[in-house]
Amino acid sequence: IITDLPAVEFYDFEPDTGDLRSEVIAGLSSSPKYLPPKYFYDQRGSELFDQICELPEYYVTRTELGLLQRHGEEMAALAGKDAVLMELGSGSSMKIRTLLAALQPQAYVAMDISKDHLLGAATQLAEDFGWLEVHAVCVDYSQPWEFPYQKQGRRTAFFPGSSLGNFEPGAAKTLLSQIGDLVGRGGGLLIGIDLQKDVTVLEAAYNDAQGVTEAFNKNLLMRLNAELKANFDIDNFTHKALWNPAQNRIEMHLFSQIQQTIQIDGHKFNLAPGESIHTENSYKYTLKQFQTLASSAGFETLKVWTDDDDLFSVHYLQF
Ligand code: AVI
Repeated sequence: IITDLPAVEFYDFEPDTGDLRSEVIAGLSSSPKYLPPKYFYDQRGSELFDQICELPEYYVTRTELGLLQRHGEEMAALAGKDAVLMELGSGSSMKIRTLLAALQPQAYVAMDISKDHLLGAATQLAEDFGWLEVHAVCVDYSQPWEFPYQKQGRRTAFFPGSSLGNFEPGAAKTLLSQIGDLVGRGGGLLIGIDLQKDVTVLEAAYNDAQGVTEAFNKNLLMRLNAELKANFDIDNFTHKALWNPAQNRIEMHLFSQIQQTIQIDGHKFNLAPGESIHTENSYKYTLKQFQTLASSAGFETLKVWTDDDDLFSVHYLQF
């Protein structure tokens, strides 16, 4: 009997692989073809994403961490002690570690779509922070969700990493409104937002020299092979990320190198040489653009922190 495992309260919303099948078929039936980026994060994809965060070209993670370390006390003062702290897309729950001592929340709720990754990270956190009440919720937070958690007290959402950038502007506004409903009036949102900058810096961050982002992108196809019995041969695809200046976003693509036919569940999809499967958008904002978006979702900006090179921003918003 294992008696000394730290207690993590676990809620499983069982995000549906039925959604995966229908969303993949819809995406590959479209013109141009696309796949939803939320499906990057199976166990392997989550591991690859953690590696991306360590890459020299991927300034996002270390710059945000620097801001959390440098201004943590100020962030905590705005959030107030004893809040219920809820992280969307908690992944490895690494960044929150920087803030826990200052924030002193009454509980931490990790929310993520990748169940094994979520449970591993939450258990480790509970072990490392013995005083902290830890909850783990396996959920696709991009879908409307009802949260069963009854704990009273002020809520603060934590949404780091510029993950909001992976949502289309309309969906980003909807998600911010949902976060507003989650934290309630007077609740807070501490959110990391990547900023517009030199194209070469942006493109390098998504076309790293070691090919980790390429592996991350192609892992999506391997997942579809494993879970939907698709027949992608990943060697017939080329990873490429490009800045789209009209839309203010980095686009990730998998370009078909040859004429090929992909089969999934009785459906056939033809790909011409050079044809793309568009797998991700990563929108980059100006401070002003993001504040306008946040206020359209009912949030007021109380404070913004940026690094000296204006690469990245962290915002404290109040609903
Ligand atoms: C999770 N998200 C904010 C990352 C980004 O930068 O858009 C995902 C990513 N895709 C390629 N590299 C990193």
